[in-house]
Amino acid sequence: MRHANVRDLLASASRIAVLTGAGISAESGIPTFRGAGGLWRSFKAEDLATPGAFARDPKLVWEWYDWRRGQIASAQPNAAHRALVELEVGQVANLRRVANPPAEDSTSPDQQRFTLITQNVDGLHNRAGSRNLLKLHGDIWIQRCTACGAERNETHTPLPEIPPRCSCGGLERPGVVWFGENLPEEILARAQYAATQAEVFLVIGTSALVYPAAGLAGMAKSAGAKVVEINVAETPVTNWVDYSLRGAAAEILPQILP
Ligand code: BV8
Ligand code: ZN
Repeated sequence: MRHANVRDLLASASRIAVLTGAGISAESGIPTFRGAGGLWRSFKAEDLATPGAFARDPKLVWEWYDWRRGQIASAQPNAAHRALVELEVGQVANLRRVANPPAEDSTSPDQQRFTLITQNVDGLHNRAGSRNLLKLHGDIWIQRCTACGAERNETHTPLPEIPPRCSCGGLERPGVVWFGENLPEEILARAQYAATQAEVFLVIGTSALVYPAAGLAGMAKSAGAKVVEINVAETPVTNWVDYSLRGAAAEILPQILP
């Protein structure tokens, strides 16, 4: 019954925003951060995904990212990623005008209808075909020079040289946001705007522990959205969302598509 309610909500919404976390890639075989298998050589993500860890031992941190990139390279987007592409295509294609579009809204009508916000750095939403995608925590396939700031997309796994170096000779770092680092300002602002404009906000496969990403669902709720959680377990948002659908994203999402 609740799945049907959520399907109806999505069918009648002119603006939908979605937040995804590592759980949406679990069924692609990529271990989540805090679940079983999230460890690497007994290190926790929080120990390695920090500027301090990189400053102390760039080789170790790069070995972790190289290992993750290898896993991602052999993974495929799953039915959950594909269902979100279908939802976006349906939203953009539908002729329903955006009900009284906010005057100051600088985003295009298409962008007003569907925004996918992800904490994931694996690139699987891109590979599945998602278009209006905001990557809050960066991209594991981008390398940024710590000396000259040059960025490049490097998809070789394993990396030919660890730690990798820029053509200027500088040490490169992964193009991701570490703990204690600010999120890209413009991307975060667009994500927060989309959350406050959404009529329906889906929060999928995230432990809702990492801020400021975890604050988006609350922003959507306070702005009047219906919030729907899809997760195999309870999280800190479970007790106040409008619907909490318990189960795997790859099973539930295809069932609630309008
Ligand atoms: C910042 C990129 C300002 C790197 C990551 C309050 C306000 C602001 C900041 C803070 C604050 N309190 C604390 C902070 C600091 C910190 C923070 O939030 N810490 C937490 C741990 C308390 N935040 C920050 O540092 C952020 N920066 O705020 O800047 C600032 C500046 C200086 C000082 C202070 C503040 C930066 C955060 C970004 C960190 N980078 N990743 C990389 O990937 O290597 S975060 C990392 O966690 C990943 O990006 C991941 O996406 C993210 C969240 O984890 P989840 O995606 O939720 O994954 P998790 O494993 O936890 O959960 C998986 C879920 O899926 C589970 O619920 C599971 O049940 C579910 N699941 C499993 N299988 C399935 C499923 N669901 C559905 N289907 C399935 N099949
Ligand atoms: Zn350089």
